[in-house]
Amino acid sequence: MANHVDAIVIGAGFSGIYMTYKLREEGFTVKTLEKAAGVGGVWFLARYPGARCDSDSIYYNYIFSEELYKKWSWSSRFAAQDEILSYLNFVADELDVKKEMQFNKEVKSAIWDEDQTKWLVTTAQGEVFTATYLISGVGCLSTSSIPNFQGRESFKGESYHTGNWPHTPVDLKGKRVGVIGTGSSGVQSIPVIAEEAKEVYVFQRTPQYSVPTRNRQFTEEEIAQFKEAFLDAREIMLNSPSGLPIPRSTRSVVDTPEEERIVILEDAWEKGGMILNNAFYDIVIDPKSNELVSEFLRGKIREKVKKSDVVEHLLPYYYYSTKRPILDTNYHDTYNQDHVTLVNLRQQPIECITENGIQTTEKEYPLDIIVFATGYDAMTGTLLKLDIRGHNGVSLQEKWEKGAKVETYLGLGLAGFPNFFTITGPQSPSVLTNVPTAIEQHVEWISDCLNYLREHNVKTIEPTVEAEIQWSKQCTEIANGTLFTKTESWYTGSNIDGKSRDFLIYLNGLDNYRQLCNEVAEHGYKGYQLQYEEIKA
Ligand code: NA7
Repeated sequence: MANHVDAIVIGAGFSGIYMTYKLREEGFTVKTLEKAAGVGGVWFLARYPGARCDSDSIYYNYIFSEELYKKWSWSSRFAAQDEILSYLNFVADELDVKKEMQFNKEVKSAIWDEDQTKWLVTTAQGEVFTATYLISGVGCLSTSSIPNFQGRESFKGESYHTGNWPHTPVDLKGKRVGVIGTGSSGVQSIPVIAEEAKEVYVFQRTPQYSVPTRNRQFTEEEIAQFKEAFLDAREIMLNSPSGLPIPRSTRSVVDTPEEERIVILEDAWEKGGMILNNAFYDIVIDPKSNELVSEFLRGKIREKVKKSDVVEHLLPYYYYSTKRPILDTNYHDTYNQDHVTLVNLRQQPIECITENGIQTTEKEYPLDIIVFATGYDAMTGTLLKLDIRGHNGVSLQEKWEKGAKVETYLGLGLAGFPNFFTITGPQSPSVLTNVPTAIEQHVEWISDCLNYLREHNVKTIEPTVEAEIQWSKQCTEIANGTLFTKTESWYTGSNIDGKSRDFLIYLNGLDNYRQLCNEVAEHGYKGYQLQYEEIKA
């Protein structure tokens, strides 16, 4: 059949690029369908001012190939969106995978054909493809969310979501810009927007902790050193909880004497990046430990913000790091500028959007541009947008939305959905690690699995319901032993109206997760049911 392949991969971001390459190299036929016009996934879309990675760039890349690693040189410590997009194009060209990819092809539905044991995949453009295996590389932060503000359509100015920023430059010069949201995207974009705009109004619901990015250009000597140290760094990354070359910390905040603790925190603050977040093991476990770090960070905000009537509104009181930790460049300092106004939505909630701007319960803020930095329908949002149907035509929506809760096995597979795999799926550790390292683990596990199926004449594979329940229970129990579940965030689904509250991330680290996945494979795919081909005599 002309349009039949062994595997269809959905998405051409970090996941899709490597999955496509890996399967092709293993001798499978593969087609990758991407709704955007090019590779990059979320890095193709999230082009907002100041968009930057918050993992150190030298680790925010593929590490499966030393040769590939050494061919690319990052310009700075934390790469900006355009450089990451260039990197992903470089990799896709080096691996020559674009020929397996079709762009501007939005997958609309994927239906399991029981009789023919294959997936029927239909695009928005009306094409139908079939595949033995379906692999999702759609990402876990790829469906942007704009809350249902009344009157949004009536706004006469321009409006953009940070996660879906136009490819043509947005002219901010001389404009009155309102930014709703102070997560990573808001915190990264607000200082850059303030450099150009005439007036900036930040509509803040929850103040944020933030640690300096301390971005800087690399020297040639440094780049040479990184490349020299690659193999050693990779070894640690593959065995660390975060996928970064940072071993598991054994230090408790509360048990570290105050003087020593302050030295560690100040040192981490000066070095910037995710060092502080990884300096102790119990920041998100012990409320007392958390408060010590939180208060340290509140102290930094008090030092930075000079306006006494503004600073009190910028002090966060949720458990630090239970929302995604934020790195910034001059975020809090931006509020010292006279053309930047903080609007505290806890005191004056947004009533509606008018044709002129944003109306809070206190006043109307006239604006030329509204930036929605309001985040994503994370973990499940993009998967649920696709009409994926497994056995008996049962859809993922029915399985997850109408069921009591979202359940997966290892974040890699779903009971009732044969030959379907999810890269960075819900209940995997990916989004709380260095994502490319987590993606490599998933891709390699899936590829090994497909090889096993081929070698053992297995027709279909899918998790058992018991394995799925067990895994989901384990993820929930681990999360309940932390402070993460005590905070409203996209981690818990609370940022989306009507979404069920689940903590959909495996929190015991990429190192433990890797081991568990290996054990599953070593035991003949324990927790899965396998249906074998009938061997003709
Ligand atoms: P986030 O981290 O989900 O931040 C969204 C922000 O938008 C956050 O400050 C929210 O406040 C705010 N928000 C959401 N809904 C509303 C409403 N209805 N009214 C006012 N404010 C609202 O998304 P980002 O894009 O910044 O970051 C997502 C991830 O992408 C990030 O972690 C990186 O991994 C990359 P809240 O805190 O909920 O009160």
